[in-house]
Amino acid sequence: PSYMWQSLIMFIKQILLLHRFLKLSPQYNFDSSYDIIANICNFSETNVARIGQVAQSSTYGNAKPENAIDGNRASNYNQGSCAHTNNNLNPWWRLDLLKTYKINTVTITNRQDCCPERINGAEIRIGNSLNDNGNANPRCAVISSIAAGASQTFACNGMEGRYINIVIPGRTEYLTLCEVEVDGTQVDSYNESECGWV
Ligand SMILES: [Ca+2]
Repeated sequence: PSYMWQSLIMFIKQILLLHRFLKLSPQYNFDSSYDIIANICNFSETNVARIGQVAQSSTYGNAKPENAIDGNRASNYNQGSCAHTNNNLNPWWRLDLLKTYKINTVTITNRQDCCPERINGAEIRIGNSLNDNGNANPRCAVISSIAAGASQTFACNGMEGRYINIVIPGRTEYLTLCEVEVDGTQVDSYNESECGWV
């Protein structure tokens, strides 16, 4: 019955308000659960990468593509939170958001314990095509470099797409991504009232 849903939604809203409050305190880290709930409700201040599906050109060891969207920026490879390809020509990693989003920013965390220069020249591609595994979509940015263990944010100014690729074109290289965070809003989505009707 609808009143049960309304009670549930009111409960979720109270949790969200609590999270918004606690986020002001640096000793709490509720970002992961907050992002998941907020994505359901389509709030704007979210990391939409967390709800996506991922793939990469190949996988080195156990460094699966999901490690780049696990909500953890841990950048020492041995912490097990980085995605890592083999030494491929044009290595790539792809996030599928399942629906089209307007992308405001993409934030990439580079590996800390080794070889930060491997990311140099990587490109962020955004669009709806899977031609060349999505690597032919329009380009948001070319990464000149990211310091070891650092997180750098790239502005994509509302570029639209379901797929976000990170590709190193033109050379044989390892692609390592310790975290990829995406700020964006779903195109033609519900508005904020979806979780605010009570
Ligand atoms: Ca990670």
